Parts: sequence; structure tokens; C-alpha cells
Amino acid sequence: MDGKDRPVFDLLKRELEREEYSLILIASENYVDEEILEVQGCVLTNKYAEGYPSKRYYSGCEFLDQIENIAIERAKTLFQAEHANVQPHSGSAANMAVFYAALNVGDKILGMDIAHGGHLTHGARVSFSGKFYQAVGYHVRKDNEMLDYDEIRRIALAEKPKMIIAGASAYPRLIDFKKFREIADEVGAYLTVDMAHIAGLVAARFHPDPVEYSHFVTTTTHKTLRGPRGGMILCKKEFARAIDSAVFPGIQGGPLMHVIAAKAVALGQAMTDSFKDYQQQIIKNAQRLCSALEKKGYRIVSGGTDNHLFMVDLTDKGLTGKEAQESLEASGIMINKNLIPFDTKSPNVTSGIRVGTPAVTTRGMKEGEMDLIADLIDAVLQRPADEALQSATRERVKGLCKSFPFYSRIYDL
Ligand code: DSN
Repeated sequence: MDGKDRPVFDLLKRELEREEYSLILIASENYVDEEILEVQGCVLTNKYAEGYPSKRYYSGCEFLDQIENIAIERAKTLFQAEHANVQPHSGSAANMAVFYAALNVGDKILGMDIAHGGHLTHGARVSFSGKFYQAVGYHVRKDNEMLDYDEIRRIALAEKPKMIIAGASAYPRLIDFKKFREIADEVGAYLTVDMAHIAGLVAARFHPDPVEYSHFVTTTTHKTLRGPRGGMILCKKEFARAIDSAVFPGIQGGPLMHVIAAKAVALGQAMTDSFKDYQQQIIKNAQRLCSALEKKGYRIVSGGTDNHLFMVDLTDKGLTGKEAQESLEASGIMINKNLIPFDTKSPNVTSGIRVGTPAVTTRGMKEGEMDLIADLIDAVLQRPADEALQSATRERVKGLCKSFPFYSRIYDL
């Protein structure tokens, strides 16, 4: 971590320390290991490889072809998919490619409202998905804050979308993909599942499988899947050509071969027994942290969690999500402010926070540490303006992180 470009390398060092000595509870973040860091920072970044294995537009792609084929084959095996495209630069690019392959501009799509836990690219007005397509949203029920399949069916029958999108960024419950497919079939729509948040849980079979029921599955590779920052598409064989040409040359040029190699490594890791144990512990930790906070009087959206994240409604604590995020950040605890269903506040303020356990679980933390983290969060949120408490908490967080070293095992910190 010692480069000549001081301004950049100094900041890199500080970020390394921030990651090492903070409690990362942002549900979409994780820590990759040294093997993935090494591959992602390697000479493959030098190489152009537009096209696909054995069909490139550049010479010198012999080894790259083999690497991309390994990534493709591992993705197909891990998720039991008929076809995999590992080139999307991100989850948003993966979603864009699916839309580009299956829809015409102006077609109707039905996705989860972002205010209820969906993603920008599932039809939000500010994204391409809401600008180029007629987007209609579905919601969670007001009484239990869970997906309302009757409502989804009713909207689908009334609106006749060409594509239904399942999957979420802030939904703590299992999603019934079979039910989604039944609704899609009833109205003649494609079903796309964006499994970005839950891909690791799906790989380890701790979440119902979307691949069997969907025409298209998109994902990122860096959340619960714990790989490099990037995207991926799985689909049935009949859509393979359309998807491949939508990714390249449809919306992307040269693939990031260093990232694809790192995806291959991550997919290999996801096939191991220890990865399965890891995913199970993520869920146990989320459930423990969630119930510890609930016992302290915090209202948990939907009353609990089945996956890697949960949502806390801070309304009756007299705190906004923004205030909670800021005071926790000052204490070395990273969560994010998040709209909760039926929120009356703006996305920049919010009434809630989203808390996830993939990263702290990677460090080896278990239920005992979750109880301790709940104590720390609660103390800070009870006195959100107390700067002395925040700096004392930062020291306690640092101490806890030192007991679960991660990057300090490989870098001098
Ligand atoms: N921005 C991601 C998240 O935090 O959930 C989704 O892409």
C-alpha cells in the first residue's frame, strides 16, 4: 500500500483503516479476501477483449477466454442456470441489458416501488428504467409490511406489463418467486428477478431459488456473494443470444477482465462448505441483532428478518434516519438511512435505517458480538448529539474490530 502518488495512497491507507476499524453494517457491503483483491488488481486490467470467449475482436485473448469460461461455468453450476453472462459492469448494467434484450422503449414494467424497498432500476422515475419504460409499482401491505401478492396480481391483471421485476434492496423477508412466476404467466409477462442482495443466500440455498422460476435473473457480485464489485445475468438458453448481444455490443464495450477473473474466484469460493456456513451465520447474526434492538424498544419493519438485513423505524424515537446515520457514523458504526414503507419523510431524511450483517459476519463475528453491537447502537441513538459518547464508542468499536482482524492480517496498519 505504498505508492509514489502520495495524495492517493494516503487516502487509500485511510480508507483501509476506516474499513478495518469500523463496524460495517451497510447491508449491500462486504469485505473481499486477499485473493480477490489480488486478481482484481492484476494485469488483466490491461487487456481489451470485446466479444465473448473464442469470438473476440482482439488478438491475445487466449488466457482471457479460459478465465471467462471458468467464470461462466461456475456461475451456471452454482445457480443451476442454463446460461450466464458475467460481463455486466454492475447490477444496474445487468438490469439495463435485460430490459434492452426483452423490451422495447415505452413498454410497461411492474417493479417494487423504491419507497417500499425496490431498486432505482426497477422503474424509479429518476432512472433509465422509469424514463424509457412505463413503470408501475407494487407495494408491501400496510398491516404487516410484507409483499402483497394479491395486490401484485391485481395490478398485473389491470396493467398488463411486459415484464415483472421481483427483488429488492430493502426487504427483510423471503420472496416467493413461484408466486411471481404464476402472476407473470397469467398476464403473459417476462419475470426478471434481481437477486443482488440475496445472491449469496441463494447460492447457499438459504433463500428460495429464483433461477428455476424466472426468465432472467440479474445480480451484483459484491454483496452477500462477497465477490468483486460487478454484475451478472443468468437466463434460460432461449434468451442466451439476446442477452449476450444486449450486454455487448448493446450497452457495453470492453469487458473488465480483471473483474471477471475476480468473479470467477468468488464463484469458486461460493461453492465451498465454509461459504454455506458463512451465509447461515449472516442470517443468524441479522436475526440476533434485530431481536436485540427490538427488545430495547425499536420498532422493526415487518417485525423481523428472514435474510441478511432488517429495517428499523425510528419514528417513535423522535429521530430521523439521517440523524441516526450521522451519529452512528461519528461512532464508527456504518448503517444507512432508508425509507421505510409508507414513509412520510424524503429519501434524504427518511424515518428509518437499514442494517445488514454480511460484512461483520465475514470478520467472524457471531451472536455475542451482535448483542454488544445492539448495546452500542442503542447508547448512541439515545444521545445522538453527545460527541464525547461518540468518540468513546469509536474506541470501543476499534477494540472490537481489533479482536476480529481482517485486512490488518495482510497490510501494515
Ligand atoms: N445501492 C445498493 C444498496 O445499497 O442496496 C443497491 O444497488
